[in-house]
Amino acid sequence: MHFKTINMYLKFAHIADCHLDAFNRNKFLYSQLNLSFTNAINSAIKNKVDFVLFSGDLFNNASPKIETLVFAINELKKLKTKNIPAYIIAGSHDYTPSGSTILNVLNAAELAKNAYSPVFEDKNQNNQNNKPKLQLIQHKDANIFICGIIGRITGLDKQLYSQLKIEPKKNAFNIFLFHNGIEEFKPKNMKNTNFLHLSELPSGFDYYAGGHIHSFFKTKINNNKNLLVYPGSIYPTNISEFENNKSFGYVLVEVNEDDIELKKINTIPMDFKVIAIEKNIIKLNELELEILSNIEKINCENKIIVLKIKALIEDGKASDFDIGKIEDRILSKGAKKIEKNLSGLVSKSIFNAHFDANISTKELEHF
Ligand SMILES: [Mn+2]
Repeated sequence: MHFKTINMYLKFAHIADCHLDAFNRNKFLYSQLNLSFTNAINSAIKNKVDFVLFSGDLFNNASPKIETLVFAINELKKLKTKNIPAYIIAGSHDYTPSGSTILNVLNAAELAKNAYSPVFEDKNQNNQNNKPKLQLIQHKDANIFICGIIGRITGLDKQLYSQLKIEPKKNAFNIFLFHNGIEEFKPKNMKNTNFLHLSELPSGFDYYAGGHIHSFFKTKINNNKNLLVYPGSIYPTNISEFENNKSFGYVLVEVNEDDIELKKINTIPMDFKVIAIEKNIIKLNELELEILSNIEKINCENKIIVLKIKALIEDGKASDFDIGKIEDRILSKGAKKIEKNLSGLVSKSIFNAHFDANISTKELEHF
């Protein structure tokens, strides 16, 4: 790769979509997510990074519970103690229309600098051409400049890209934080969502630090001169991510004189395997046999087993299903923990009484 010569060596961690405070009602997964975050922070420190970027959705919501906030503060304090600054933008989850987000608290406590800071340079705000300018943060006194645009729900951040004046510094290394998808690189399962076009991104940045897309993605843009990267989430944030996403963690970025090297760092504290069974109509004993045969096929040793069953039972009630037998088999194969969701298990007699079997589909998506 040939990038602009910047005459410097620098190393940073690019983290996104932590969604701290997700799994609020599941103590085990809540602590696994937190451990994943701790792993990311410890790894960044161990790798002696110059700074850490957070590209949105640090929290799962704009008002996380106090316990989660205290946890995040203690982790960010570790960076502060090591003199490693953190630069952050709000994402679609931790943003509020009023602009009052919990990230303002972190900014005020000097634990993470808000990289989204537009200012009117001209006091006359009635002037039509007077666009607010996105301020660049200089990293320490190095030739490195950082700014970013918040993510807002349903792509409402899109207009900010045209409304703001964004000018990277000349002869410096410029980083742009954003929290949105890019139409040109849209994941297949998001084809009905509207994202930004590549041409809408401000030009002239060396590293485009993305968030919002929960799986790792990297590409060269602007005639192969610059990098656009999504690290993906540090941990699954719902059941479909346990099933579909391949890797979780952050990206370690090393910039040399004319090269940028990316390393994907895994932050998962405990491996997991998913057993997902979906049957239109099945007898109880056949369902049981099918699950047991699936269990035999996988290595459960020291893993979390995520069990998701959705089926219409032909000959009995959902409560007749012997989950204890299934759990015993999984544990006997050395699993550390079972996370199960059986809310999609419905008996045919109830279904026939005009009960919508799909009613629990939404629940299935969240533990
Ligand atoms: Mn997210």
